[in-house]
Amino acid sequence: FKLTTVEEFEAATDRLLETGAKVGADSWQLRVKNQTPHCKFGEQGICCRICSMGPCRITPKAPRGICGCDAHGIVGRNYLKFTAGGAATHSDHGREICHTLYESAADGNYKVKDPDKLIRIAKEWGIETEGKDIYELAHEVAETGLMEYGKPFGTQRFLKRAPQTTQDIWEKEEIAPRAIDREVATSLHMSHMGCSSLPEALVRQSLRAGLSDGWGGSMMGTEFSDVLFGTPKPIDTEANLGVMVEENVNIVVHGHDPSLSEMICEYADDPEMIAYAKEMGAKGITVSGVCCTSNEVAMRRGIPMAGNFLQQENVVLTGACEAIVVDVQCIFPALGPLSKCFHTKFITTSPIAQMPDSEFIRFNSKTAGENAKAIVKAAIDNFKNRKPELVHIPDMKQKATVGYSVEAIVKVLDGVTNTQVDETGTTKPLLECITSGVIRGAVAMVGCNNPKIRPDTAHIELMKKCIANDIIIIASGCSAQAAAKAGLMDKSAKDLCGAGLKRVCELADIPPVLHMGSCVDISRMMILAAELAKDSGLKISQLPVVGCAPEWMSEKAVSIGNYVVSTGIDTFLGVDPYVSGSSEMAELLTGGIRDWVEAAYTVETDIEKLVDLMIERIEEKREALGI
Ligand code: NFS
Ligand code: SF4
Repeated sequence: FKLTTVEEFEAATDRLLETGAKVGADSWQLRVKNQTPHCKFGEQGICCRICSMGPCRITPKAPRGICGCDAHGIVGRNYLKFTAGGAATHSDHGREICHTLYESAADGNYKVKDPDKLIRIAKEWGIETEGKDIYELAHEVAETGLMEYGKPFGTQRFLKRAPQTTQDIWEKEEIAPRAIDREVATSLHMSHMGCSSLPEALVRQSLRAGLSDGWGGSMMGTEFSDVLFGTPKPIDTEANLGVMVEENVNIVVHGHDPSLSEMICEYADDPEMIAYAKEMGAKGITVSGVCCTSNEVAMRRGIPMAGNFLQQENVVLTGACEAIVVDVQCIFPALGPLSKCFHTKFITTSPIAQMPDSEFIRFNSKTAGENAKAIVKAAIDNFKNRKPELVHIPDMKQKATVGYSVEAIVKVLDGVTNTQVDETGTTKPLLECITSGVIRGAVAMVGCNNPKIRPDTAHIELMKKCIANDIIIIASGCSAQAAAKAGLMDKSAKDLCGAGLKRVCELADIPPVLHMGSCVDISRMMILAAELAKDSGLKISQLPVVGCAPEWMSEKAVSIGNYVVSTGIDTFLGVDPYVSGSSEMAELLTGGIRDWVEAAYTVETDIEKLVDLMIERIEEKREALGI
């Protein structure tokens, strides 16, 4: 067993970029050069353009904007707007899933695959389940979920899943999130010209908006996706560009909403479609994925992962991609012009993400079957248009076992301990591993790629060092895909672990890096932390668990960071969230908020140092517990 190295990833990319050069394609590698150096004001967060008296920039000679706002207020407002963008995006994804659940029907495009989970959530929300047809219940639960977005009174229903101590903190600090749309709207209101410029107030609302995402919109996105498409269980798959198959019609799904990708997978598997592909000269149909929608279908169907965020152009550069089908979020507008250099069809499907040089096939839950069929057919019809001289698929892939929902983790860890653990079906066996020191702690590795960090290196190097130190990794999003591409989700990666974690991997038959899903699935991590706290009687902030986003780039990632720290989990970032221009903001986020939520951020762009700081923090937490 051998990990694939970042050098090998890069060599494969270079080869693809040669094809790109031949056809005159642009790439992010070239655009980064044109954008460097970045604007210093923007980088430090001290540029304000929220009113037309500006834009105002803070310098030693001009310490205030025209309205008199100082650097702290400008950085704070920018940070809150950034968060609101992320919370809105994740939560709107959750809302779409609520609508899909509402549309589900026994004879419809979407069915309920996990009725037990639906019933569990209904009971949790106080919805009568007795004597109801499962679809009647689905409608009622979906509608109740949709109300969470705009209800005039009260806070998010899922907050009750947190330990009481955490709920008390949220209440006391006035950051318990109310209606999701309200938190987003209030954030935009507070950061409007002439509203808040007090860093404490802006950060508090950032935490609240983040919580409306993690314990609101994202959590509904995850839970209802499980209800509709099944709660993930361990399943084998493969990762990296080598999962594309030269002889087959290659359809790549990209984006976030499983309502689209699930349907594409369904129809690509249809015997009628496969027969049609053969008729058109292909051997079959291969669906693979990019970004989070890839994580969704990998976790539930074992669909292979072609790559993560900064590889999205690479799938087109193979010259073997008949269609790249996208829904929302993290889609490079570059795919439009790039696809024009090849035979690839760039198919957009959502009114929320419309782009030039794409073909728009509007997808909606009522007509999902027809839409998916049309898309798969368009890809097959395009097979004959390939330019054989441009086809090159890097021969590079790794095996991965994915699908570790909280339910799956609890199940696989049942019975791994030698000592007596009285209750199965809880997190107690995992706790037992942690308290005995067999596992030192856990890191939740999340987030994107960012050209500011050598892509994937931070994810992979951090994970390698953690597992060698007996720290288990739970991963999601593009971080999880980095791990899978390298081979860290192959069960054989246990050989890279310290003796304790290796033993756990053997007993439970798991890889040392557990794939927990997409970015909305970071809500699973929150639930796991909550369960660990409840089962141990500790506060979440006492657990030897930290969060880390070493290569993050999106507004969603800032929203995530805010809910993770607000849940009591220290969060380590490898890229600065544009706050270095304000000492007050930087101090609050890395220190001051600890007085409110018992956790804070660490920002460290030196990745070696970042991992050492995480390990140190985990050991500090252990010491404080006397374990
Ligand atoms: Ni998360 Fe997923 Fe990837 Fe980053 Fe984008 S795909 S929602 S934002 S880039 S991890
Ligand atoms: Fe300038 Fe104030 Fe307007 Fe911002 S709000 S652009 S700092 S005048």
